[in-house]
Amino acid sequence: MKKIFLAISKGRIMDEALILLKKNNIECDISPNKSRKLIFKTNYENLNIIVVRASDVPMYIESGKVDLGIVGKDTLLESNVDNYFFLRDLKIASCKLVVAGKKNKKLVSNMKIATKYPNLTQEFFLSKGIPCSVLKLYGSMELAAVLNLSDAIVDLVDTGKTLKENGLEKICLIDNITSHLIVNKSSYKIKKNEINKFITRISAQ
Ligand code: PRT
Ligand code: MG
Repeated sequence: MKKIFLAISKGRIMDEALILLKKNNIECDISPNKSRKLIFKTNYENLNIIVVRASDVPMYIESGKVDLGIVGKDTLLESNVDNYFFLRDLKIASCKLVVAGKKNKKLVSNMKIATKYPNLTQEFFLSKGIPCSVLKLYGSMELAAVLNLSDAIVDLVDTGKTLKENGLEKICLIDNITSHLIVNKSSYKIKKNEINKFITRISAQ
């Protein structure tokens, strides 16, 4: 049996992915939430779990250093990697990618948009035929709209609480987001049996 490596990002994707794995009787030898280790063995034959930053998952899969990854559709769309196959929509860590701003803001030409998704944002506004400028930020996007550093933001929304508590609202929906299971193209050729067996196992429920 060849070893297989699965990258998962710490945080909400890890929390929901561990629940999904546990439902199918797959568990790490030590809980990743209680350890500083970055690689974990599991009780499932040949499976090892690698802990990475969410936005780094595509790079690890692209390189082939890691076979499988669980990654948000937002992160996948923003990255320009293509050395992977999509395997399953795991329907975990679901949220919405939206344009948001202060009350009654509309989409207008030449808006300045703050976001951690510059590529996605440019593509979306281009598809609407609305020119915009993009300001790349790394966190707390809401603040940019509140302080008028930007006219609007492109960010993820789950409950809507963060927008509401900062006096912002959705202007329009860009996409529905869930986490996907992806595989490096050559890993899938070399380890097809192991990987298909794993997919069958986590799709059982
Ligand atoms: O935190 P770090 O910088 O290490 O990485 P990260 O921020 O990319 O990781 P993490 O764990 O925060 O998010 C990883 C992935 O989780 C994202 O790429 C999405 O696919 C998914 N996800 C699902 C979310 C949310 N829901 C979500 N609500 N990611 C972020 N949020 C944030 C959002 O950005 C906003 O600040 O939660 C806030 C809004 O939540 P509500 O409930 O107030 O609407
Ligand atoms: Mg975060």
